[in-house]
Amino acid sequence: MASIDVCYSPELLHLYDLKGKAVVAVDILRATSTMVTAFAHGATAIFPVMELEECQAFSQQGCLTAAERNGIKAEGFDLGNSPFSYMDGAVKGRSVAITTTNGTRAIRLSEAAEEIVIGSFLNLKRVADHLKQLQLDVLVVCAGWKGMFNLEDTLFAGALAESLLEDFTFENDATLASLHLYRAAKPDLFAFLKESSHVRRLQNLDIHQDIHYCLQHDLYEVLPVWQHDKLIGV
Ligand code: 3SL
Repeated sequence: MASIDVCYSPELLHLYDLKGKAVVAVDILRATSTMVTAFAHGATAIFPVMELEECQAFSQQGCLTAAERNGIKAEGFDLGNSPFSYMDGAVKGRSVAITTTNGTRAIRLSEAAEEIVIGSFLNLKRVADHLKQLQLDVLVVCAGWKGMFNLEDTLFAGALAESLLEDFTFENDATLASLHLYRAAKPDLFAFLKESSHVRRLQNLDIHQDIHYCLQHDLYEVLPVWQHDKLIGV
């Protein structure tokens, strides 16, 4: 039986062997929720990159560029990191290059994996169904915040572990802790996260709607998958 494990921060990735594994990269607030939204609203490809300059250069290839640092849209880019700015035809038929504080870093640092898929509550069931079919060992890579643990990505890891329980094994405390936290949080995810650091950070920036949006389960069936140098929606 395949296994599931959880890496709480990209800074801990050196402890894991990614070879032959399926990585689920997750940044619930908000990068991976935004990417899922972008594909659900017609984006054709997403180039996740780590640096602002690298991202800006993609405009020469006809890509929209998107950048966020510390929760704020970076100046000179077409888009920020709010999922709502990827709706209403904004990205339909377009490729998007994006850099965010933690999410795009988590994806790029996972490149040694056999497969990388993008997870969020918005496409949770689609991710779980795909992993059940794939039957590779799974590592959930939480983007965290600047190398630190965060609660919302951990809750997603727990939700995914709960969906995979019958088909996957685990013998690690990271998955067990995620599962316990998700089960405690499940009746009201927002209430559970109310005092968490990134929820407070976003609220201090007057960002409220995005938080509630990103905590919804199974709004979309899209699955962003890493292919060579970009994500495509399948
Ligand atoms: O860190 C990231 O990648 C972002 O998702 C953070 S924010 O929600 O845009 O502030």
